[in-house]
Amino acid sequence: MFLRYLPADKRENSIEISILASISLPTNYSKLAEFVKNLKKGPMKYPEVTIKLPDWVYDFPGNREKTFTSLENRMKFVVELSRLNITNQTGGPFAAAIFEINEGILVSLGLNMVTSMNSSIMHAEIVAIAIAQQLIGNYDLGNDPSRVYELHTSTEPCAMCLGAIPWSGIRRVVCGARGEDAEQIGFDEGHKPDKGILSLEEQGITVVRDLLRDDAITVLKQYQQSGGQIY
Ligand code: AZG
Ligand code: ZN
Repeated sequence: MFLRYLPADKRENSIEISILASISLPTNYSKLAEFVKNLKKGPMKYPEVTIKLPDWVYDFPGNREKTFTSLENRMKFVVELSRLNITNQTGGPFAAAIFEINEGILVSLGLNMVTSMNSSIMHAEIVAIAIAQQLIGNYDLGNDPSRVYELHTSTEPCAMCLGAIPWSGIRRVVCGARGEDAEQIGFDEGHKPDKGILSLEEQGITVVRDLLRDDAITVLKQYQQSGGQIY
């Protein structure tokens, strides 16, 4: 019944997916075609989604430093990661990292991998939070009062990440560029609460803004000038 939505030349080649409400798709949707073939064989098998940081992260000398004593050093590390993410063409101009707040122990890092993973949710902050939670073995990074964690992000969190942060157990968020700096080069940062990032303060999360903002903006502009994909 859905064949009429396909161009005539694709109809012969189409596959009927009866389980998925009789949607027909051209066979050149190779991954989907494989998926559909398997549906007919047995129970539904969805692809696994694995978050894997790009290989260059492990060669990056800054990543061997385990302790970052000042907030500025922590942010310098994060802005450098955002720059490397664009020069290595592994994603957008955004990076994040999670540190133990007192000693500055690096716990995890995240990169924007939206285009490389074909996933709209792979923002740097989400990746850093997901990795930290696996490392710590708890979905709540605020679970142990003797170990408090902070998130550094090269650009203020978008609406999605702002929503995710309170559930992560992060106690402090430190930002480089502002959301409007990302919007200036065309990124859609979503509909944030009226108070923007400061809304986190109402939920007991300390916010530090504009740390090395100019350096972070330089990376955003470098990405724009390189013709990188904007979304
Ligand atoms: C983004 N903003 C931030 N802060 N981080 C990301 O990974 C983003 N992707 N798109 N906008
Ligand atoms: Zn985000």
